[in-house]
Amino acid sequence: MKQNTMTPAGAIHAWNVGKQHKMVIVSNRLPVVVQDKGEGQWEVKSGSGGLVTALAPVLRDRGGTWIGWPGHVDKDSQGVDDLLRKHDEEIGYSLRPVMLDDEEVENYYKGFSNETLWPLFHDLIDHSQFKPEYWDAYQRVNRKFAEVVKSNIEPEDFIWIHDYHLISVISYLREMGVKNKVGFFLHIPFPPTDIYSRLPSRLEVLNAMLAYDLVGFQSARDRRNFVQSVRSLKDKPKIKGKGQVIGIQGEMGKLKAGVFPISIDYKEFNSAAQSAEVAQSSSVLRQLFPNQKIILGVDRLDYTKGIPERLRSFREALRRFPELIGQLSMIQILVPSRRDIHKYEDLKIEIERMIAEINGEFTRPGWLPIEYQFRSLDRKELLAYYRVADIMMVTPLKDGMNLVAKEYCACNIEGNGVLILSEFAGTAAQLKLGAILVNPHDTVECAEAIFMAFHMEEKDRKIKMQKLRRNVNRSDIFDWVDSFLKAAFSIGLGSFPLLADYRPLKEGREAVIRVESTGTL
Ligand code: GDG
Repeated sequence: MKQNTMTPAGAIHAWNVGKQHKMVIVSNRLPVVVQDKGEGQWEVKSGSGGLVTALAPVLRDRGGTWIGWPGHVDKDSQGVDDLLRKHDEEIGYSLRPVMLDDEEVENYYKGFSNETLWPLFHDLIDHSQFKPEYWDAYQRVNRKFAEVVKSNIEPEDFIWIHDYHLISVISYLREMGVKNKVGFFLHIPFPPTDIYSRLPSRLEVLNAMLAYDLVGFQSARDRRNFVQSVRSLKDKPKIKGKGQVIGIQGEMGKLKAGVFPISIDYKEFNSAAQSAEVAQSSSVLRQLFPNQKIILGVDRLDYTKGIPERLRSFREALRRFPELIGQLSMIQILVPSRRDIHKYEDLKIEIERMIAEINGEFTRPGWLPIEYQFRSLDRKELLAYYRVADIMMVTPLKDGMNLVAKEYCACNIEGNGVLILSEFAGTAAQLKLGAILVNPHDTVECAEAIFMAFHMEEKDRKIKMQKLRRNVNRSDIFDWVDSFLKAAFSIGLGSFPLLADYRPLKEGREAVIRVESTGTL
């Protein structure tokens, strides 16, 4: 069994005093991937993402458990459970699997999660499929998750459930008599009421959200939308307060709803981008684009990321401002995602057709307008691209947060890059002062933003990038965990040391599970 985690020898122990409250994290995917190597051989690979990096120390120190789907279909849940148990000691906390069969993956994961809620919560009603069998499977799988949670908790444990796949878990936990306080964080946006109300199971989903003790949103926009739906769909709810955390009292009890913008491990990105290997790769990349500026896009293949709209804007910029021809090259990295949902395949075809058309129209000897790659980059490559990009275009049609924008800033070591950012990304609320904000549907505005970024004086670029880097540094992923936990303490969800209080973590930060790639859980 191969394992690529690095557990810091003796790094984290000071917390292990009075282990009365364990942290139980529940997400659709476990932070490891279990892969069948054939002939009865299995491999457990650790993953993945800033969330794991931030939560691993808390889980290790308090004695925690992470519950989720290991990402493959297998009837032998005992086998996977045994395999993961062997892993517990190495990783420092327990991993408990929820096994899904083919039908559940089809109807719960691809279906209700990714073909109903995902598009609807991103305001894309036309992409949403409302099929009764999707909702049935969502309920069944959420119940299954609740059963696994119930069999892995003690009365005082703090349960923290993540994201849109698992909203209903609370309903089943309560039905099963679980009295623990339970928090929930929605990583994607919450839509405006007129969009949300199209969901046939809108009341069941809303009631489930209201049954949590604490619900976290990425931005004030999302919480405002949620509160409006509560006002419009529920009978006379009492809503109190207006700060970071507000109270909602309804027939389901008392809920706190907070705004907790997720972030990245800034210091880690910043220092990894300065490593010799990344510096070397970025200087090789730079030499491949002599006397040209580079404009970069890095996105999962997803219709929410606004990739065709971005390509349209780039084409418009080349048409309106011909001086950019030969001077500005776009690199578009498209990371494969949800390939078995046919809308994603259609989107890939559309993107590739547009790139071919733009390249056909504008390519000149020795200069290609768009370099396109359809693959997942390894982390160092990704950082080299961030580091070399003169301009980064992050233009989703809607996004809960968008970590790529923050990662670009953290990796912009020279401090002179320009971020063009969609006003509909959650990130915009925090980065509006240093970024050029655009409406991704406005082709002309985006084309002008590209032109403005291309010509921006170095002094202005530096001032803006400094603001961006300061901002991302000031509230990193560890602050995000702390702010959620602080809100949790304030309503009696047990007591946990904050990461900020935990001195050894400063060194431990480098030593927690390393990030390979991330994305939606
Ligand atoms: C959801 C919400 C919210 C991308 N390409 C590669 C790669 N990545 C990594 C990036 C970044 C992550 O994937 C993408 O995160 P985003 O936040 O941009 O977007 P979603 O996947 O849609 O995430 C989003 C997020 O949850 C967290 O709450 O911000 O709004 O939709 O970390 O670095 N990583 C590697 N190679 C790639 O090619 N290694």
